[in-house]
Amino acid sequence: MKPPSKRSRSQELYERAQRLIPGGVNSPVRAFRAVGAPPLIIARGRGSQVTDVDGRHYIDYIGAWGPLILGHAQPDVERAVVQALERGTAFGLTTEAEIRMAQLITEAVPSIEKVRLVNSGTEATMSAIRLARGFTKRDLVVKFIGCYHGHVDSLLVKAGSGVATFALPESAGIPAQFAELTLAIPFNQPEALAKVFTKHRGKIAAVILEPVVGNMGCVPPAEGFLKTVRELTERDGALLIFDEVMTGFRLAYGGAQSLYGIRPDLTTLGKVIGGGLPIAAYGGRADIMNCVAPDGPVYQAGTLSGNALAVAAGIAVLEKLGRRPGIYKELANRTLRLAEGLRKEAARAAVEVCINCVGSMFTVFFTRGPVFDFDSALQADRERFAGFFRAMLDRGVLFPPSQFEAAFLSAAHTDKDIEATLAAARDGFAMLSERPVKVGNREQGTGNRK
Ligand code: KE4
Repeated sequence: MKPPSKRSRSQELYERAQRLIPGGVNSPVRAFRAVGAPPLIIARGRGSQVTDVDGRHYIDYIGAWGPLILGHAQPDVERAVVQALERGTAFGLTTEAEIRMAQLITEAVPSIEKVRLVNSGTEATMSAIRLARGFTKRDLVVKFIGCYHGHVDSLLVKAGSGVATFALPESAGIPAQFAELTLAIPFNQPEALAKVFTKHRGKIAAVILEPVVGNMGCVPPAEGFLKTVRELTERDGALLIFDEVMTGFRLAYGGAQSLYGIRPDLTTLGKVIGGGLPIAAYGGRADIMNCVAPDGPVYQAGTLSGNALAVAAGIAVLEKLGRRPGIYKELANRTLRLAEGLRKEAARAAVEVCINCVGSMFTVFFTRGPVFDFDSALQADRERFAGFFRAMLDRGVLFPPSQFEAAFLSAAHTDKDIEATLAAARDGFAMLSERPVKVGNREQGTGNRK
């Protein structure tokens, strides 16, 4: 009889983690529940690769969910953090580096005249919503179905990312009174927004959106959509908040707003500005930001806001990106090449995919498409996605473990990584095309469909 296979170290550690941490993870999506595979436990990362505790290497397209535009353990970022560490970790008082960080952000993003550093994207969006309500003295907030802005009570309504991954319509624990103050409408439907403004004229504090959505998978704005959102908010006196936690310094040095030529009233940032350490920010028009304590009546605070180590990492990343403006074109071209290659491999196996990509963000949707909002993203075959994810993982390629997440390419991904990814995808798609295809509730025959 075959001896029971030795449990891997990942499995051992995950079992221990499950006894100590909800779901064995510190963020739900890491549990790999949506892809039917045991979660990885990571030992280290370098460049475009991560290595799990069993010594298996993967080309990594999660990139810590967006921060690692320069790749893992980037030497300049590492050096900056070590030098900062020698001066101490936190002081609870202002350091010169925080002022440098604020200068880099306000110089890169003209709509941000003043900025406040916080510790997570959730804190940034929560603060921006409170500020918008305090500034406008209005209560209602509009968001778009499938957009995710962190686990803020008032924004966990029809959200994307993990909320969509686990098909949680809302989260438990949010009083109905909170949810009633948030109006959720479909993304890329300007007429839906116009209707909401007509119905709630003068009562909407802010409209918040991901200008390029990452959290229903990658979904770009339709032509003219962002311009219409800007016009409708301006006309009604509501604030426009661009949640650029994912897209800020990822899609362009000035963020998605610089690509689409829209000037929001407030912007939230995160991920890239911390280079993998906990830091985020919210900022915008000085007349609005001057309402934040201690200058104004809107309170927001944080023990570790502007933390010395996180700011050191962030400054190293932003200065590097600022010195290499061409990096964004390079990343976008490499991502386009990867997407084109994946389309070819899927077509070769007669597997229907719709691949959306913007800059170095992309998603392989297992549906014919187009995917332009959450309803069309929901058409994707999640079982096929999970099968593809597992096939790629077995071949040393790590995609985000959810159909409703964006994948990220970094400056550390090489042409060799792209070739290896496409070779793995050839097998991955081929395996799917041999699998019976479920149409409705019936199983159809295997093999290529006509
Ligand atoms: P954090 O609180 O997780 O730092 O940021 C929340 C947030 C806000 N806004 C946008 C546009 C975001 O994408 C996020 C967080 N993104 C997810 C990935 N889709 C974080 C990964 C996770 O939840 O584990």
